Amino acid sequence: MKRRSWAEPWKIKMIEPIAMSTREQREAAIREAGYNTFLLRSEDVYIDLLTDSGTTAMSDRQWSALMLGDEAYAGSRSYYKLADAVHDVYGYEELIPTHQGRGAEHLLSQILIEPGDVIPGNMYFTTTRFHQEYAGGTFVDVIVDEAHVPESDYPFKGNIDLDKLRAVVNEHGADRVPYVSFETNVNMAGGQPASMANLREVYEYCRANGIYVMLDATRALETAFFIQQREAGYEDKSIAEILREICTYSDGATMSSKKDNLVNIGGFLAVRDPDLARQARSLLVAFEGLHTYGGMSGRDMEALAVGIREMVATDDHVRSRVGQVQYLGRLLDEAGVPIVHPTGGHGVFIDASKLLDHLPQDHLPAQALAAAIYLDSGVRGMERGIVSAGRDPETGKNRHPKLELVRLTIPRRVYTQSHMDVTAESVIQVAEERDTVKGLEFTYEPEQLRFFQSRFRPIPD
Ligand code: P71
Repeated sequence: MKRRSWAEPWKIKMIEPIAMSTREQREAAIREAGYNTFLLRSEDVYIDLLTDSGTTAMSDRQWSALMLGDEAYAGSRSYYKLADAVHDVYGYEELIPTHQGRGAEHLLSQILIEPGDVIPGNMYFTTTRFHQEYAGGTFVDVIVDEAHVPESDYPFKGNIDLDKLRAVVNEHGADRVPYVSFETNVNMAGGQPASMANLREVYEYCRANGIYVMLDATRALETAFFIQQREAGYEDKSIAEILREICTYSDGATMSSKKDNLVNIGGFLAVRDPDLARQARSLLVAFEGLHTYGGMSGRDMEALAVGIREMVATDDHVRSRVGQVQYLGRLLDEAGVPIVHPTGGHGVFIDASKLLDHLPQDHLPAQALAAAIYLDSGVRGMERGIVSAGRDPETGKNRHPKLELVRLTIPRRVYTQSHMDVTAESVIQVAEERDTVKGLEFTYEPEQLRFFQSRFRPIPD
């Protein structure tokens, strides 16, 4: 029987209590955290929508698999199980396990980027761009213009604009462009997918020019679902088939397994070319660990191998996951809260510059909105705007991204529909009182990835 709703294909076997707090307690907590939701203690949070990264609830099968972990330093059985799962589900022959996604980004950037190189990519992700720049490269955004327009309902806002890509290659020469960094589901744009047609076209262009295509496959599963829903010719294909096809249009991928792959820690670099794999493995032993565990314990690799197979075992898993995100998006939309359209795969992104249009971007509207929502209800979201964008390494000036957003990210298999209702009520409440939300200014700003540890205070009247 075909199910009509997106209800979950699982039931709850174990629960974790969470505490409700008073407004007074939350006032003290957010002040102490310097108005940065990253610096709150999780005990002070009621519904934690900071991230979907590593916050998944594992299945009974994954928990059982932990007991089968082979903790051998070399040649762990769990590594071979993981390599088989990655090969079967993603199709890559060579697996380099890492402690999480940024470990894989580090290795990839170090083996492929020479100082002065240019790396085109669709929008940017913070850690990805950091590692590209750290290796001496320059990231250039080649995402379609629609990605920067929150109101646009374009179905594939994660697409690469081929004209922009060609222009970058023509300007710098193909030998200065080691690879295209293709995020299959663009986090910073609001969890927006690329289309299969675009993935194919980019790969063909790159192959003709001797440029690698490296996917960020972190949320490729969610993109497979959007392709099934939105792209002609894919409606009758399974999620597993679509995901495999996505990966055929690439030479390798970095992966943060803390998302799609349903585990709390882990990641990998996967490639086709044995020579690239050899180079990555020689760095791996210096930065992560031996090539048969990277940064993971044997039990982590076991749970990950099960998670990778579980995410594609039925189409219902991803359908209910994205269904829950869309449910929250719909509640906010119906109440007139400005959000990024269409609602993406992993969270709902509130347009803070529009909601708090009395604040200029230099008064950090998204940071201020995230703090205001926490204060109202204990719901924790994340700033994705000027603070996350950081400073231009050349000029030292603040970057001014077009998107100034608060992300409410939904962990997988963790919260219920009533948690989504409570979240929506809180955001709507803050939206009604928007005039009372004050801008923020920095009191402390770290040099790298500043959003994690910056501290702020309300700008005095
Ligand atoms: C997210 C995260 C975790 C995070 C990382 C940095 C700042 C804030 C939050 C991590 C990703 C990601 C993509 C597309 C690579 C990583 C790094 N996302 N690519 O969204 O979304 O993976 O965290 O395992 O190192 O909250 P890692």
